[in-house]
Amino acid sequence: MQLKFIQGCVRVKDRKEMTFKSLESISNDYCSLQIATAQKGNFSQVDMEISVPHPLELSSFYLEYAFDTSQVKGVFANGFQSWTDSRVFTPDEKISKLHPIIRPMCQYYSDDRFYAYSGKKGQFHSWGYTYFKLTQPEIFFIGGVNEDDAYTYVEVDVNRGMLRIYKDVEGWCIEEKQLLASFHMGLERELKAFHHYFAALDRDYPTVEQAAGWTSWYHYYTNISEEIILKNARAVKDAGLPLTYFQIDDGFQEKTGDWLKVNNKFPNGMAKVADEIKALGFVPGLWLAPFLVSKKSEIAQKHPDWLLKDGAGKVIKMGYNPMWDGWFYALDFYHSEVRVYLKEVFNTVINDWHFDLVKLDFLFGAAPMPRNGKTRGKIMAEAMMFLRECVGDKLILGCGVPLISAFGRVDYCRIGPDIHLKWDFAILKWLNNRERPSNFNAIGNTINRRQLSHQGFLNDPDVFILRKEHNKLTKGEKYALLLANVMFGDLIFTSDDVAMYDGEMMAHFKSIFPLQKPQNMKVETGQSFYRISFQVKERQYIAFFNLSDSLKRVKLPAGLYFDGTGGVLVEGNTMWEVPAHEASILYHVGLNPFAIAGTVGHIFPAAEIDNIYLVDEELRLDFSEGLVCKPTVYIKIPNEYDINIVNGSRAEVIQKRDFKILKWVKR
Ligand code: 9PG
Repeated sequence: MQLKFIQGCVRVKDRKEMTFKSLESISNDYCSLQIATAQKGNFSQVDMEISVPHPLELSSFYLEYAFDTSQVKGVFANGFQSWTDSRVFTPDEKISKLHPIIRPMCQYYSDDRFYAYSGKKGQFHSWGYTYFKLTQPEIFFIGGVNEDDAYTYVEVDVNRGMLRIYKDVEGWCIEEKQLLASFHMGLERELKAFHHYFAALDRDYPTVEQAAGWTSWYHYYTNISEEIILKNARAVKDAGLPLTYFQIDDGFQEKTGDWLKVNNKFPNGMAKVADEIKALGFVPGLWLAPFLVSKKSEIAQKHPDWLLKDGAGKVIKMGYNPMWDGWFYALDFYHSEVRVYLKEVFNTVINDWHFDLVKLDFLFGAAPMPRNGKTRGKIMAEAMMFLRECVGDKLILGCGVPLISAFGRVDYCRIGPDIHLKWDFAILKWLNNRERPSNFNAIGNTINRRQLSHQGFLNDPDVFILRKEHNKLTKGEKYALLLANVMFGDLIFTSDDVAMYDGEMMAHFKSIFPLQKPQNMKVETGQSFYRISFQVKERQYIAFFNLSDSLKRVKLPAGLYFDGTGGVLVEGNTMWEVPAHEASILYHVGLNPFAIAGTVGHIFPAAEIDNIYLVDEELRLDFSEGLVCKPTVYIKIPNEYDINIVNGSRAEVIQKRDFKILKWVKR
């Protein structure tokens, strides 16, 4: 695939637009553009500088290209922020606009207020970057590089074979010569394409590692207390689950915005809780929405001048949340007193209360519109830099944030919406709320934003749930959520009270340790069915995710497989069924005469075994460090061998075919 430049356009406030038909430097009486294109391997980078004789304010800018539609199988659309649905759309799909009846409550969560959705089939828009899935193995990638100056968004019309790369320049005051736009595009294998884009973005790489943890939100919501938090922390410790983080979510504060006024459910103060969490061996974390204040908060009441207002001087309602007694507003973080206040908040949370991780949420609230001559993207970037300055070298988990603005500025970042206690949130789905709590969207984002992790931050896919109480998810749905999080996520959290687990649930939880990173992942997508091949420690796996509402059948490749969910051997070249909303994982047993035929233990069957070898008449298995479950191991050995001792204890021959299967249980 190739792009053919058609035209570009700059619009300046109160002036006629200037269009140009070739990528050469041009000028008129109020501005001039210097355009440079450079080829870097398979990528080209287009850089455009703007200079002006007199200061002016930009209102729109784009470059338009034509492309050949015959090769296009799908278009990746990156949603506006963490929670927004993001996936590869097929040309017969569309992205629908938020329904007007919920606009007053949710408009600032999304791009609804400043992006005009067409809602038509084959028309997609993507924030920051996009790529085309093609009939060939390479993808065609387009990404914005100077995202700190202004957001990039790409608008694609697959039916017409046209695309426009926009900068969201609205409100940008230009006084001197500066970079206006920098785009990076080219045809490349997926991994390389992302790699080159991240190199062009040039943000700091995260220094944290994949880790597991607990958060209070998806079980207790705002009904938390010191007692509940510590009871859960002790239960996790007693169960021997190797979690790193223990994070207190929304609900400790008197009112949203009054972060330093702790409510009476934490009678001994927050430092006491953080210290206890530390004593139990976890890193304590605390949730805050630093830019938000609820209407009834003391901050909003006492400092109306700190609140963000629209052009007419009216306070902006950022959203509505019944758990925060209704409407909430945003703080203007450019206001010097707001900065002093937020610094004091973080200083207290970190130095007086001893939290080492902060989950910073609803961050989009910093930049609902351009102001002070700055674009939304620039304000968002400055907000993120300000937060990093406040938090210093403690850890940040970003949430509700445009992702590229968070790149290199947070350690972990939510890349999907909240999970829900049912598969989807039907009414909000019907109203086209793209940021709604939804397991369908959560798993979709977890898979489709996988390439971002370990670049500017580590991906947080939101929690998994295994418990029976207080949710309406089926066993299969819970497993799909767990498997997606473990395969693609780097912050593996739950909110379950593990003291209430039965043996099976505990085994599921323990099955994720040690956390293992799949390698050489190849993801094939249709609309809501995913087939993923990958390796863990050189063992081969296939996983299927069926996020659709009907059963899917797929043909397995040749070979012998072990079904991790059912714990049985499965012949290849047969039809495999994946029920609606479920996932399965198949371990490829391979042709080796002595091989692990499967395990019921680790979530990636057989990945808990580093080595298998024969010493005299005894089979030896080396297990991975950090294993907390006690797997049942199935071992394939040639029929002529009479071996039944494994790691010093007896194994049972359970199956004979043209080889034997031994069953052995780790003690
Ligand atoms: C705490 C939660 C959790 C969760 C976050 C975020 O009102 N609303 O529409 C709404 C949307 C999202 C939301 C909460 C409320 O979730 O993603 O993990 O921290 O805040 O309030």
